[in-house]
Amino acid sequence: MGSVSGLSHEVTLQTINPKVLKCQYAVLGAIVAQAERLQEQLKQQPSSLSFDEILYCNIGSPQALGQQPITFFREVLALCYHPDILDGSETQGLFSGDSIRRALQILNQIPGRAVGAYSMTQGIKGLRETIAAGIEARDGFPSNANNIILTDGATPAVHMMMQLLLRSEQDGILCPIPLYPLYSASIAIHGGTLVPYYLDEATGWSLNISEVKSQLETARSKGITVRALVVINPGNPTGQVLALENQKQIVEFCKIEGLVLLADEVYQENVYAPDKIFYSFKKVVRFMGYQEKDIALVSIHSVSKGYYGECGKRGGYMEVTGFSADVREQICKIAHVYLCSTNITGQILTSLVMNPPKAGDASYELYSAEKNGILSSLARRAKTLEDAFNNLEGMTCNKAEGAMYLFPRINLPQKAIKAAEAVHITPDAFYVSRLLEETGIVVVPGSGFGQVPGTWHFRCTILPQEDKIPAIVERVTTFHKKFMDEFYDENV
Ligand code: DCS
Repeated sequence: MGSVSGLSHEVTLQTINPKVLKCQYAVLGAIVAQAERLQEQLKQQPSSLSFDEILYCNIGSPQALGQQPITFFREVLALCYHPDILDGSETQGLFSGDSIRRALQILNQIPGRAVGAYSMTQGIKGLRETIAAGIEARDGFPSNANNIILTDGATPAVHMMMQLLLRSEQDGILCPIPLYPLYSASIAIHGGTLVPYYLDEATGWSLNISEVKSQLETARSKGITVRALVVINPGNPTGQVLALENQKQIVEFCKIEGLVLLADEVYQENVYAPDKIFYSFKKVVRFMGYQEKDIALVSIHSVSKGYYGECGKRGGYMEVTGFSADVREQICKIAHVYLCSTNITGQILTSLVMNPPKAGDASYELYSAEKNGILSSLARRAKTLEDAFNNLEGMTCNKAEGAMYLFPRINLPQKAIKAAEAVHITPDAFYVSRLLEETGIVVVPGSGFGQVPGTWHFRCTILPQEDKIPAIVERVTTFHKKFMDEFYDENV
């Protein structure tokens, strides 16, 4: 496209920000585009495919796959959004008494009782106080509402911290590999360097502190200033729940090395292994006797996961401790620039998640039945899928101790690897693409999360409803056998 001056105004891949080009997010990558094409084909010619629906096991979006929202949370939201019904007689019997009380309490905390107004950047003060009280109840250590910054889900919290910490490519962030790609994408977009530390698949994706230390030293020897260490607990995509002793080592390491500890704890309610307990890093730090001045810790949480799964509502918070008041002000300034950085629904939901009904409240029985029903079903689904993957030739799968994913390893035949090379995709993407084509099941290739070179994986959520799991197992098993037969290595 030319102009009078002869200069081109066309925006091309060569003229956009190269950091955007560098950034990748496999959870919604090529495989989803392929799924959408098949979805369209199903609509146009339903009998042209060997399956009748696409099952999106690529993304941790529980309600998209049929998980029901928690009644109490939705009642409170409904009442906050249409307060007229609070006073009317319709409310009698329609809403539980504690939903009505909670909605009133929340409305009174919102300036002007206006859910449609901009809110204070950091989030509504009364809601932050509720969240701080919830953290205190969870951990048994104090939490200060001034340290809480409400966010539209966990994602903006991660971006804000990267924006704050990364000054140039010489600044690095230690991240686990395999890694939920928000972190690699955010580091790329904010122009820093990802310093990888590998989780150990052979020991249930454990975090070995000597590996972290050695990667830190390697990065420093290359002139990288490592600013922070990211820990995702429970892990995504790896599903491990850290042991307390391991958490203490991580805290000690960050303290000695002067690193900010970025603790992503969005799956804190999703723990299935009976021998595992979730401890927040905030609790571990305080339990070890460290105070604000000793260590900088950012704990990130979200309404997207847990038993609530309200990811479309976009709510979450970060609790920022161990930063000086002037740095915290700068973090808030980043939030200011986004103007009313969090939507009000997300803020309300975050306060509800951190202060759900208690024993004795009218909603409590229903609330706990819904919560326990969801979590115990997720645990059963995780176990059935894990066993199914482990039963397949050339596949091994660690337990999902927590979170929402399984990350099996596939030992792919050389012939399949060559076939993938011939079409210029990674071998795991080749497997995943064939799986989708033949079964309608969408999973994400391991290369989107990082993996030890030469190993191949995929990530599959445990979110399809329980009655669908047997059919999924059958479809994957049939596909896998056929795939392995087709690509059988005769010479091995
Ligand atoms: N941190 C982790 C570890 C996550 O898994 C996710 C979302 C987020 C942060 C961001 O979530 P919200 O912004 O919604 O709070 N998980 C993605 C995933 O792996 N599949 O679906 C979304």
